[in-house]
Amino acid sequence: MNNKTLAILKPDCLKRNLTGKVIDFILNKGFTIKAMKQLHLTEPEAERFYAVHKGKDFYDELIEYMSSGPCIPMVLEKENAVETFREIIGTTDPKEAAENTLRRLYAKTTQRNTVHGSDSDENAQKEIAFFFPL
Ligand code: IDP
Ligand code: MG
Repeated sequence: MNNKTLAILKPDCLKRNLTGKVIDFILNKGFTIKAMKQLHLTEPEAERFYAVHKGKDFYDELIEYMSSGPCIPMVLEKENAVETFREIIGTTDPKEAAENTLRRLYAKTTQRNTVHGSDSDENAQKEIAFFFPL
């Protein structure tokens, strides 16, 4: 399944009305949206999604932020989807992100960095199943 990845338009993206711009950017990069929905994660759901980060100093605030408002998870398809999508979103810290990446263009802080992208094919599969169980 190396042609699919899981993206999330995070709560700051929706709060700042950037949804249309971000989706347009993603489509212009050649990704196809295979599934998409809007939901509001509960804290336990956010904890489950980000379990790998439990214990890190930013974990509690990350959970609070990700459950602070609605988000939009989507399944994206393209050749080398995981790698290509990570390239177009840019580094975790938007200040370090390359020009014309989503985080560089739109994110304000490392925490509120506007968009999530899976970091491996294995995690993409797990994250897709988390939001879009068959
Ligand atoms: P990634 O989203 O670029 O893969 P991860 O290290 O997986 O980055 O971290 C998950 C999320 O946790 C980040 O997107 C960001 O929202 C938040 N985060 C990561 N590192 C920090 C930090 O040092 N301070 C505050 N928030 C952080
Ligand atoms: Mg990550």
